[in-house]
Amino acid sequence: MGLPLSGKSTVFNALTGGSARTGVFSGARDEVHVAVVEVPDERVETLCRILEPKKTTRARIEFVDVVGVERGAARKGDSSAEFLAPVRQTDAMLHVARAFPGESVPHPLGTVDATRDVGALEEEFIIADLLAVEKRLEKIGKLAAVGKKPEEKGEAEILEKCRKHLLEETPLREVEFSPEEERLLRGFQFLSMKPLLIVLNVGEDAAVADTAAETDAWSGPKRRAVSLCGKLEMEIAAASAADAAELMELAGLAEPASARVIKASYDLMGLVTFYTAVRSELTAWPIPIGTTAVRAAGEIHTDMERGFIRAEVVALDDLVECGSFAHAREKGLLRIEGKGYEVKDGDVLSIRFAP
Ligand SMILES: Nc1nc2c(ncn2[C@@H]2O[C@H](COP(=O)(O)OP(=O)(O)O)[C@@H](O)[C@H]2O)c(=O)[nH]1
Ligand SMILES: [Mg+2]
Repeated sequence: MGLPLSGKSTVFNALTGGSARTGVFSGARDEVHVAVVEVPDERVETLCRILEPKKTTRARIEFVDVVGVERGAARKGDSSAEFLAPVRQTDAMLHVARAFPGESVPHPLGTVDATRDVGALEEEFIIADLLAVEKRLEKIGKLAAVGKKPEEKGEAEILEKCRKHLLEETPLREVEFSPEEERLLRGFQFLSMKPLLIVLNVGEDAAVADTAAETDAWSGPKRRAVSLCGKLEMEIAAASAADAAELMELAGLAEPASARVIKASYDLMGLVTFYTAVRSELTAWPIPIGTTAVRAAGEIHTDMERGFIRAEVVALDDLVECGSFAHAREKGLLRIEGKGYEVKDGDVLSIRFAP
């Protein structure tokens, strides 16, 4: 997301290697771009060398490039709700804020000021959420008037709590909710509740070190920031491997921005990765930190969760050092774990289950 002409489509292309149209005349209202990219993961490459799987399935991340959010859009009510629909279904929001200078690209608010723009968009989300909360509260009120109770007990109280914070202009992602409250609120898909990754779209001349310090200041609860030069990164993503390497060296970049954005997204959403190697198929699975073995099995297949017996676990580093599952077993590094085991980042799992 972002204001019009902040570089959303440019960044989208940089992240996905896509070719969505960019520029002043590209902002057609109905243009939504979607692309799925594989998550770069060195550990997958390492495992491939040892296990030589026939098939490898990397984790994937889907990016959606929506139309620009105009200032005041949320106040317009239902029409904005509609164009925000593709955003509501996402796990996190990536806000492209323009930090690149230049007269050739007009700025919808007149001047380049990323701090103001991040605030402006946040305000739109807060207003959109507030409208949704009030609409629902009104409905609950009407139901109560005719003697009907809402299906969810305590819904009105939780929504009142949301309303109070939204009126104070606090995004819901900064509010503490109990797991029970979170469950109830999930269905509303509130925009200000989503984890937020701010992408400062800096100019070609911005020094990497400066912008790194800048982005640290943006981080907070469920909020991270990265800076990148969309225009340059889009060129890198579209270039041949050799040209990309040269462009990156010239700019002093160790890795393409897509890798940094994906890492920041994992961190933001609290995701770790475990691996399975079954019948010569290697798969990387992203899961939330603290996921139990039985829930992790459910990620693979619901039958595996239902019929879960145990997990055999080896840390990836141990497996690499031993060179094979057999050696890891001999050395006692292949552990048996039960349902409640918290899967760690880099665990290689085999699930035993009764179908
Ligand atoms: N100089 C410079 N121009 C950029 C950069 N990123 C985007 N632009 C330009 O800004 C204009 C708007 O970009 P676009 O991606 O279409 O913005 P959107 O409306 O947010 O999708 C285009 O002309 C881009 O070439 C950047 O990092 N540096
Ligand atoms: Mg665009």
